[in-house]
Amino acid sequence: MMKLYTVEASTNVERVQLALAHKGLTAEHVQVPYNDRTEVRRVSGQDLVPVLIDGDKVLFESMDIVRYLEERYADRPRLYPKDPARKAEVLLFIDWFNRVWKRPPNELTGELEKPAGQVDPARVDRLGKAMQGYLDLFEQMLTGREYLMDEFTAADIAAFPFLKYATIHPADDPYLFHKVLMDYQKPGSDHSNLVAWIARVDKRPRA
Ligand SMILES: N[C@@H](CCC(=O)N[C@@H](CS)C(=O)NCC(=O)O)C(=O)O
Repeated sequence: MMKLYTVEASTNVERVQLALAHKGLTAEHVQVPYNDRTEVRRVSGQDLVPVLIDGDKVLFESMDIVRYLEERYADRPRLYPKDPARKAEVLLFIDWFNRVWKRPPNELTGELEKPAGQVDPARVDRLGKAMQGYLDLFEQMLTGREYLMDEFTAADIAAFPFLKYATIHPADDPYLFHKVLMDYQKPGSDHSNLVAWIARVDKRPRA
């Protein structure tokens, strides 16, 4: 059986859980303490989760794991469109999400981690507005369709765990990055497609 190394309330782990379940696969979970990565380092040579062990394969980087699952378990329900042009669009979206969308919340978290007197309120405001502004883009992407790329794909898997924090989050979540997600991307009455998508994807199984 596959082994999935996790920490509590992990966005990147949830990506892999959604992908495994869509493929009808299961994995034994090994939850490690957030502040002790000894076991993760021992098995994978680096500290971040998710780590997936499948036979003699040791994988990390959440969306690389999702691509591995697609290729290794190709006979099961697809995570990327069959058509190469549509597949490229999904890959582009994921790359944009990981490298462009993620910058404002990462930078905002870094800013808010500074000692109180050193936080730059103008920068906080600018980054917060950038995050809030992206909600309009997701709202438009969901016009007339149920998922970001028509059918459920790795694009939804990449974005959902981060966008859901707007409306779905543990009551006692201790992580500043998650608080930034909660505070700066609140869907309003003009984001009904996005709110419906969050609820729709949240109903999907995790493994
Ligand atoms: N790019 C990596 C990021 C993984 C990542 O940041 N994982 C978080 C949990 S969601 C973690 O292990 N953080 C620990 C740390 O930053 O020290 C991926 O997509 O898997």
